[in-house]
This record gives sequence, structure tokens and C-alpha cells, in this order.
Amino acid sequence: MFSRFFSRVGLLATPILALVVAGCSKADMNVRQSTLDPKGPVAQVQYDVFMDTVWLVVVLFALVGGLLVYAVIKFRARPGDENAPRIEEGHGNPLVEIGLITASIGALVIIAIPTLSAIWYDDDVPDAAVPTSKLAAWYPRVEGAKENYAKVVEEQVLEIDVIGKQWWFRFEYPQFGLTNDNKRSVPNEFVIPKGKAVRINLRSEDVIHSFWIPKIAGKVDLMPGRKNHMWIQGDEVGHYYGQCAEFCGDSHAYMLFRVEVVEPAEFAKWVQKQKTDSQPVAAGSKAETGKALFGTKTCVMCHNINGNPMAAGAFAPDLTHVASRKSLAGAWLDNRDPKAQLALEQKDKNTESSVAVDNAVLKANLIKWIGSSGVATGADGKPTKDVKPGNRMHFYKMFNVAGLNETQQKFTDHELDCLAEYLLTLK
Ligand code: HEC
Ligand SMILES: [Cu+2]
Repeated sequence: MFSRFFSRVGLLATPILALVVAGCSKADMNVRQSTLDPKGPVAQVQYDVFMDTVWLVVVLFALVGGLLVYAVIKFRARPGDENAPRIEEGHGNPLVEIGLITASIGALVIIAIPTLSAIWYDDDVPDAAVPTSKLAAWYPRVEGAKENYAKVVEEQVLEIDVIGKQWWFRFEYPQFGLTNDNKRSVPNEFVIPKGKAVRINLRSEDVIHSFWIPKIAGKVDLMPGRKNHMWIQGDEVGHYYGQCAEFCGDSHAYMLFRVEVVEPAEFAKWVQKQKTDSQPVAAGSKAETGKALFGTKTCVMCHNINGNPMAAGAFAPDLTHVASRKSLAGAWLDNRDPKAQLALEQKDKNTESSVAVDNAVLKANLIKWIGSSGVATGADGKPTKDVKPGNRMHFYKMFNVAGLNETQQKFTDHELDCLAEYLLTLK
């Protein structure tokens, strides 16, 4: 009776198990955010620690499970056992107990060694990642005076400040003067040169956030009133997806970011581009109307646009190059053609491949974002749903002539069209 039940369960379980195991193939794990597909040394070390632990646990499981199965079979009740003499039950075998305690400690030590060394390695840019430091270790006088050694190492490490806000990330490159104080910060998407060690300084301007790029490194918290740091390095050119990994309020789930790993020459070009101003708009164009609306509809209070002297806000994402970015609003809205993007990823078998910005998609996203304040009504007569619940653009309280108000604006379709046309010129 029982054996028939078990054989049925076995019959059912086998194909299910086969399906589950098939899902574990490496190719299927190649998704946009996967810690099992490391593309840089920090993520690699974290992956290795994970796998070390998995294998140790597999051995322990087989050992303990195996002993249990052995005991169940060997000492199972047999017909006629009722009359057999009872076996004395033992209590407290010191040899077994001490043996098990020692084995457990041994297992913990085995896991602790790679774990601790990984924690040290991930903490800050290791000397080995700085070309000069290797050389200087052998020839301390090669790079000029010895006292300059620290400075040389420092110069070779690219430094990026990451600032968390509800609900988007701001990136600053102090070595290149790309900072919020200079009105040259970079929101949502940042760029790093391939194969170069990057020190990441993490701060928050409001609540706790967490910085996580699964394929490159993660996670380290951004804490209000406290500096944290980590380092990253991208070894393969591509477009990588990151995410805030610490619950931080209404739109936490919509607080994403991207990092583009590019060839060093591309990186230098990108930095130069960030230092340029926006171009003048053509007279009589929709963009010109949009630029004027950008001034009158309070946008200038929060947003900075270099080349538009009115727009000098330091609170919200810098829009000087908004139309060149592949995503919008904390990287929640994608400005690329989704079909073309999927086709490319499938063709290359690589989720790091990326198509360029699609202007039609970008325009639709701009209109959706700016117009979705929750006060406008949709075709069904109900208030439109906001793209990011609680976001600090549509639900930010500030003083105006009428007192403390949320900055909700109403727009006509024409106004939205003109605003989008203006923002599209900000390449
Ligand atoms: C009260 C301050 C404030 C005002 C006023 C404001 N914005 Fe924003 N804006 C923000 C904040 C904050 C964000 C980031 C929202 C997020 O991603 O959570 C943002 C995001 C954006 C973005 C997306 C930027 C990016 O790179 O992702 C655009 C475009 C934008 N605003 C356009 C406008 C326009 C056009 C106006 C005027 C109609 C305007 N904003 C008025 C605060 C403001
Ligand atoms: Cu967050």
C-alpha cells in the first residue's frame, strides 16, 4: 500500500524535478540583474564565496541526509521484531558530541576564510588593481619621490560620488569637476571606463538607500549623515542595470539606475560631453514655446539646464543632457525601443547589449512623466495614475503665493508636446 503511494509520488516528482533542474542552466540565468553572472572582480569574488558555501552545504547535506537514510533503512522494523529484545538506548556519547562540535567549528572556519578575505577585498580598491602600485612595490623610486606614491595611486583610481535621494540616484565625478555644486551632476545613469578600478563614495540626502549592480558589485548602504564606500570595476563593455536595495519609501521599487561600461577613449569623450551646454532652440519652433513653458511652469525652480540661465535648480535631476540618457525618472522608464532591444539581446545572447535611445519612445515617456501628476484626468474620467507614487516632483510641497502647496500643475496636450520638444533638444 505504502510502496505504491511512494512509487506514484516518484512518478510525478521526476518530471517536475527535471523541469526545476532544467531551469538552473547557466544560459537561462543570463538575465539583466543576476548575481550568478559576474562581470567584474568584485562581483566575481562575491560569487565565489557564494559557490564555496553552496558546495560545502551540499557535502554536509549529503553526509547528514545519507546517514539518516542509512539509519532508516538499516534499523527499520521488520516482521517478528515485536518479540525481539529492546536495544538499550545510549545517552551522551562524549566522543560523538565533541567530534560533531569540532566538525561544525571546522566547517565554519572553512567558510570564514574566503568570506573574510572577500570582505577585505571588496572594502576598497586593492593595491593590485592600481598599475603603479605594483611597479612601485618593486621599484619604490620609479614614480618620482617616494612621498608622492600615495598621490600617484590616488590619481589612478577614478572616484565617483553616489548620492541617494527619494527616488533617484545622482552621480558626481569630482576629479573632472562634474559635481552638483558646479551644476554638472549626472542623474540615473553613470559611465565608467572598462577595466579601471573605481572608488564609489556613498552618501544619502534623505533616508537610507542601498547601491546594487548585481553583475558588478553590491550591496552597500547610503546612510544619511555618514559616508560609506566601496569599489567596482567593469571588465566587459555593456549596459548594466542597478537598483536601490533598501526600502526607502513610496517609490522604492521604482528607484533604479544604470551603468554603462565603455572603452577608455569613449569615457573621455563622454566626460567632455558632460561639460558642454545645451544648444539654443530654433526661433518659432515648438521647442521655443517649450523652453518658455519650462520657465513659467515652475520647472526651473528644481531643475538645472546649462545653457538655460533660468533653469538653475539644484534639487532635481540635471536635465542638460536628459535626451542622451537611455532611461528616465530613476531609470524606471526606458527610452529605448523595447522590441529592438529584445531582438538585439537575443541576437547577441547578451543582456549587456543596448540599442540607442529612440526619440519617439523618449518623447512619449517625457509626456507621460510630466503629465502624470495625478490631477489630470484620463479617458475614463478618473485621475491618471502617477508613474512613480509619491515622487518628489508631483507631490512636493513648497511655498508659493497661496501658501504651502503641492506643486501640481495642469497641462494641455499642446503644452506637454512643446515641453517634450524642448527637452528632446537636450542631447
Ligand atoms: C518640486 C521640484 C520639481 C519641479 C517644480 C519639477 N520637477 Fe521635474 N523632477 C523633480 C524630481 C525630484 C525628479 C526626480 C523624480 C524621480 O525620479 O523620482 C524630477 C524628474 C524630472 C524628469 C526626469 C529626469 C530624468 O533624468 O530622469 C523630467 C524630464 C522632469 N522632471 C521635467 C520637469 C518639467 C518639464 C517640469 C515643469 C513642468 C518639472 N520637471 C518640474 C522635481 C521637480
Ligand atoms: Cu532607495
